[in-house]
Amino acid sequence: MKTFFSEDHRKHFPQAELSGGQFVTPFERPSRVEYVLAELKARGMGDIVAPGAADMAPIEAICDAGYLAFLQSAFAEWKADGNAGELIAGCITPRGMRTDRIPTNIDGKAGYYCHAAETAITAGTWEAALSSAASAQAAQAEVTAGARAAFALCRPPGHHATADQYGGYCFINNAAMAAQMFAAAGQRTTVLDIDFHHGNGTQNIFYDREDVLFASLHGDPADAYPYFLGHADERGTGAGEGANANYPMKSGTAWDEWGAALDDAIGKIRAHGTEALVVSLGVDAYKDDPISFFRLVSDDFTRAGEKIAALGLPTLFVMEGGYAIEAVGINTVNVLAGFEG
Ligand code: Q9C
Ligand code: ZN
Repeated sequence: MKTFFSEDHRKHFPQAELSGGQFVTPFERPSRVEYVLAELKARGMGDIVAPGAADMAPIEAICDAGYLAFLQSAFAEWKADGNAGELIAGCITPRGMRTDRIPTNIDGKAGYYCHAAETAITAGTWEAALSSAASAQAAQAEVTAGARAAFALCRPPGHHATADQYGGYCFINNAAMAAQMFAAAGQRTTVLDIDFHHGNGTQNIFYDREDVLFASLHGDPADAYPYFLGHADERGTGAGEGANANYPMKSGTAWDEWGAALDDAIGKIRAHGTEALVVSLGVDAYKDDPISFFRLVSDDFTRAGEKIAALGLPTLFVMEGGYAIEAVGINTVNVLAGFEG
C-alpha cells in the first residue's frame, strides 16, 4: 500500500515536555517517523508520496473555528506577549469556573483550548499539524479512489485532539477528519483505535453519531492518560447510543487479552455494517514503550494487522503514538504487513 507523508512534520519539534515535574525532550519527537520510513523502505512496502497542501474544509468540518484561529496565531501571540519559551498552558479550563468567556490574553486562551500541559506549541506547530492532516486527506482520497488500503504517516498525531482542545501531543484529529470524509460521502465508518491511549478526541467528536462507530483498546483511564475518558460504560449518546465501544485494560496486558478485545471490537465493526475503516495506528501498546504499560511483542502487531485485514474493508491507517523509538518502525510496519498478508 502507499504511504502519504510530509517532511513538514519537522516544523513541530518542541524542546520541552513537562514530565515528572521536569522538562524533558518530548517523547513525541521527529525521529519517530524516521524509523517508520526506514522500515517501510527496507521491507518494500510501496511508494511514499508527499501530499499536496491541506484542504481546510475537512479540517473545519471537525474543528471549532475559534480553535483553528487560535492554533494558527498562538505562538506569535505568545511571543508578542513577551514570553521567552515555548507555549505551555499553565491554567487549564478549570472545574467550577466559567468556560463561556474565552480569555483575550494568550496565556488564558491556551488554557481554554488545551486539556494537557505536556504539549507545547512552537513556531512551526500549526504548519506541521496542517501537513499531518494533509497526509491523512491524501491517504483518504487514495482509499476513496479504490485502493484497498493506504497509510497516512501523520506527525504530529491526532486522536487526543477534540473539536476545540489540543493535548496528548495532538492538535488536529487526523483520524476523525478522515472518518468524517468517509461519512460525508455516505459510507458507514468505524474508527478502530489501537493506540495505547484512549482516543478521547475521536470519541468526543462522534459520541452522538450512529453512522460512525468508535472502538478503542487502551490503558484503563483509572491509571493512564487521558484519565478523564475511556471507561467501558461510555457507549455513546442519543442516536449514537451503542456506537461507542471502549476496552480499558490493566497494566501488564499482553496479547491474550488484547487480542480478545480486538476480536470483540471486530465483531462490533461487522455488526455496525461498516463500509470504511479508519485505524488509529499507535504502537505504544508495545512492551518497551517508555510511557505505557501493555506487553505486546512485535509479532503481536503482525497478528493485529491480520485480524484487521479479515474484515475485508477499505482501510485507512493513520499514525498515532509509539515512543520506543527504534521499535516504532518495526511495529508499525508489522501491522501494515500483517494486513497485506
Ligand atoms: N510523562 C499519543 O500517544 N502523557 N499521545 C505523557 C509522560 C501524555 C500520548 C506522560 C501521553 C500522550 C498520541
Ligand atoms: Zn498513545
